[in-house]
Amino acid sequence: MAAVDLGAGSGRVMLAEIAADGVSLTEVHRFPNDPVRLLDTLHWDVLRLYAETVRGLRAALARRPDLASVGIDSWAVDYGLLDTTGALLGNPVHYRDGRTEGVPERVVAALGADRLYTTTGLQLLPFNTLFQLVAATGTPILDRAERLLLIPDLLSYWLTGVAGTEVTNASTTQLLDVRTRRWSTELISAAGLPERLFGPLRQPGEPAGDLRAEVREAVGATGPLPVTAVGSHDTASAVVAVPAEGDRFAYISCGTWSLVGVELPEPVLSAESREANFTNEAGVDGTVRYLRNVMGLWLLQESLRVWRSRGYDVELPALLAAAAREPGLAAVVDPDDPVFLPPGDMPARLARACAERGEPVPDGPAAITRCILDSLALAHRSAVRQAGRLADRSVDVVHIVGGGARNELLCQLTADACGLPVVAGPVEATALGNALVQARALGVLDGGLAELRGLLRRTLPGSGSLRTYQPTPGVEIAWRDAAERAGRRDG
Ligand code: ADP
Ligand code: LRH
Repeated sequence: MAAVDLGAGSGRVMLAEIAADGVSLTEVHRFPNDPVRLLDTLHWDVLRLYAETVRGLRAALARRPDLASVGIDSWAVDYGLLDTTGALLGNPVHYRDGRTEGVPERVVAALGADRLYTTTGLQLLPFNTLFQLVAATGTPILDRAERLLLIPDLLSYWLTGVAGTEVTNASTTQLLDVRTRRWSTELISAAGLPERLFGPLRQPGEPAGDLRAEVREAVGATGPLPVTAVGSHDTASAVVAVPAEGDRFAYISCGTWSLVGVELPEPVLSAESREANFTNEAGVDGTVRYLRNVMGLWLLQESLRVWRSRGYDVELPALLAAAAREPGLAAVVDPDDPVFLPPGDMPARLARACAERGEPVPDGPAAITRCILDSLALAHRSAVRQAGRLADRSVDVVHIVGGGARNELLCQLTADACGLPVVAGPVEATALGNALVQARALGVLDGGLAELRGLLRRTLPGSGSLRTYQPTPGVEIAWRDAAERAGRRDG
């Protein structure tokens, strides 16, 4: 299987070799995913993402000419619009673009926060597709659009010529009914959006078409090669590959964002849950991903970009080692403050946030990095505790998957902040979850998520890709005090 996984920071094509008794994963291609600002709008470089996907598939086929299937996942909410001929209208806009400013407030005032939540189960994030589309209302592109395809569906369409809409990612639009998992035509029309944009839904594991002849040639495939729908929302695929046993676990899918929550059989749609801004996204096999978006390692990524643009020689491993030597919990901010959402001078924003809160202002990359990681660990603590409480679920262990699992300091701080063991890894959970769903669809594996996770647990420890962090004894009071200082009153 080839798993194409497009994160907001980087994309990769992984070759997964899966059998009933083992899984191995090899990175065959990785590339940066750099946004492009054109005039006043921040865009994704979507043609580059397509070209790199093709290059990666070529590399996968060079190793395994018998490649059986391709699956694609990416970050959520963003989309391309097609005209009646299937041509892309405009270039997909980046969710960190400012065009939705003021739109959520308007939509909530018109439709009602309670109605939006009980219909869709989604947290209010300014970039939800609903708000992006309302912001685009009246533009020539939206007027001419026939079909909306979220990013993985758009790439899949370019590879196969078949347009489809995968349900886990569709759930992030805030236009899907959380109970029926169908488009909410009522909400679509109440928001003044054209119903024609929203096509039939497909489920993870369903076929998504075969590569077109010229694509086959470009990637070097000698025979038909199917694309299989996977949990095309990257977080849905990541949660599939959380190597947990039973249901008393929380997960943190930790990369550009920290997606912190629990897996549930049913959504939680209470007023308290809405006020806590918890989301109920559709998971693989009908599960609910009950979670909150924490701003995540974006804060560090963007700080690194700014430092490097100023000529500082900063490398991540050395910076993290220096941050580990800094005094802990010296200065904390709320990482979810919307001021941190757009690209920009993150070190200056962090310094300003500390000054405004009466915290000491961190000076220099090591102290700023420590401030970011302490603040993220506090936000992890708050979201894990709130998820457990709002969903009435006991949590004994926190799993960290994604690139953040390589950050030993963040994993230890999260264990300390939560007062729970943290199991870190796999780093490439998203690609693994993507590939496992393909393998099951092809009949190589069977069973539900518990069986897929069992296979991972049997396979991963031997490869050294799981590491457990125990909370440091005696630090509870320091974290409780810091949580109070940060204004997080969730115990
Ligand atoms: P996304 O899929 O959102 O692009 P990833 O899951 O690839 O994100 O995670 C990227 C993050 O992983 C980076 O922002 C970085 O902070 C962290 N990371 C990557 N490599 C390392 C490393 N060697 N040590 C510590 N952290 C790392
Ligand atoms: C993580 C992610 C997250 C979304 C965000 C837009 O990559 O998909 O789940 O909220 O990107």
